[in-house]
Amino acid sequence: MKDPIYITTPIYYVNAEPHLGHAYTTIVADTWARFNRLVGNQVRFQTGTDEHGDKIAEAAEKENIKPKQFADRISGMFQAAWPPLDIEFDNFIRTTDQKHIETVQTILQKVYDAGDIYFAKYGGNYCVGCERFYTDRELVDGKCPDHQTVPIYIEEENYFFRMSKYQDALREHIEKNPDFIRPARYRNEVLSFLSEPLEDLCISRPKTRLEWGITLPFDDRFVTYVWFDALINYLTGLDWPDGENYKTMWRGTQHLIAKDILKPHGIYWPTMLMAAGIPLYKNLNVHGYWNVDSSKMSKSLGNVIKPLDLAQVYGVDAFRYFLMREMNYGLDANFSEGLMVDRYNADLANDLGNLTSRVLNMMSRYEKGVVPEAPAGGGQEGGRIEKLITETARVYAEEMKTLGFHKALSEVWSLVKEANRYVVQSEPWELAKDPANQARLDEVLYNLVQILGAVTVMIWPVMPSTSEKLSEILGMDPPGSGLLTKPEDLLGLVPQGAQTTKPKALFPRVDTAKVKAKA
Ligand code: ME8
Repeated sequence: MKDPIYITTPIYYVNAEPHLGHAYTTIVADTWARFNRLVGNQVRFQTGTDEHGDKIAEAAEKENIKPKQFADRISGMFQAAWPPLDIEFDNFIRTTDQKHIETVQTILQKVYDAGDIYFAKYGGNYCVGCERFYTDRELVDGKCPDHQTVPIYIEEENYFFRMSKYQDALREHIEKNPDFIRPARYRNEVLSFLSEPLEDLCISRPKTRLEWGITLPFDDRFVTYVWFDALINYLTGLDWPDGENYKTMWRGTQHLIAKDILKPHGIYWPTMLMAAGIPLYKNLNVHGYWNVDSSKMSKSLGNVIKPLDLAQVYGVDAFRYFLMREMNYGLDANFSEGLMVDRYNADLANDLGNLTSRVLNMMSRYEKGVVPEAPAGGGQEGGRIEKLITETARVYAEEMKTLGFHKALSEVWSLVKEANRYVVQSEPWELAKDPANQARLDEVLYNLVQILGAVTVMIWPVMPSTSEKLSEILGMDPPGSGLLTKPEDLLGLVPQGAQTTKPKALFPRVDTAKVKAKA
């Protein structure tokens, strides 16, 4: 059965270059997209850049160039950052695309015509960094809690979205659909916002103050507030309202974000959709924050991690593996090069790397590289190996479905470790000494090759290029769409008679002393 699944990342602001945090969400999206393809779902994956608003206008002004010219450059850097990390998106959206501008204007007009946008005078505390007004209650010691700066008092006439009107409907929807916002801690956070009266949302900026934005269709003295513009990207990307993609994919919408933008996605967006008469997205999947060496990543601390730098040193797959294995989706995690190297050596060089080189070297030595026949009736292991593989595949798929990447990988690594133990216990090198043991030797090597075949498929979403390399070495088909629709699909993937080859070290060990000395 093919379920549609539309996976989105936030569209990133073009006021900063791509860093570890952006890379993480985008790698999660890629991994999840690949997993969903593997289990036979129909997938569309979108990322992009958010290009309007005062932050961008200010950054461009500093360089004395036009905002669009500035946005083109940084958006280009985002577009160029992903393919080298083996991230394969189906669509890259920019909020300066003409199609997006038209979509935003259509929705604004629709909501305005329905009476949910009104004009009013408003005075309030405005934080330039956040591009929004703060209520007194939200300020901490009179300062913006994110920027620690005193907001400026601004009084002006603006357009407002009647967000408050949808407060009860949203609360009901969240209560009826406990998974709508997940994990539960973020759902609870949104419910707690909703337990207080919701204010209407100011959705315009006068052009006298900011010109860099989408003009309101019903009043050209104003541009659209950047969040009202940005969130709509998710619809533009599917050619709302008539596009085929919209018709098939929207109901399977899965937004991926970090906790920093929970409120716009958990409150503004669903209420906007309600006002526009559009069904709500399926799930909002919220992850935690990466800290670097236990501190917040920031330009001023000089600890901003550029994803490509690390991927170049350790390999793209090792980088992807580390991020997916180390963070428990939903919670914060800590990044340090030392931690990454430790995991690399333990899980990749040792567990997986050793298993691969041992098995394939033995295959070459004892079987001339040719995969022996399957042991009759499960052989001496009596189906234990098959059970091990299908049970791992079952738990793996269950975890991957609900973004439990770290658990899914730890499950696969239990299988890898078990296979390494099986090598030690069955001692193929001893069996090889006596030709009378050939059948048992064939059986052990057959089982080990099949375990590697199953591992090859399960690691594909996280480590596509290692997986493709492994499938070549094993002489099996490369992993791809629809290969894992049920756990049994992972049995006997390497056919009898397939020609295996001896690999070069997949993950050469990294000298930890050198990395520590560098730090
Ligand atoms: O908020 N750890 O864009 P943005 C984990 N344009 N993820 C992180 C991270 C960290 N330390 N830092 C950033 C915007 N991210 C808006 C979004 S969507 C309609 C508009 C990731 O460039 C994470 O996905 O500030 C976070 O939500 C996003 O980058 C914020 O990106």
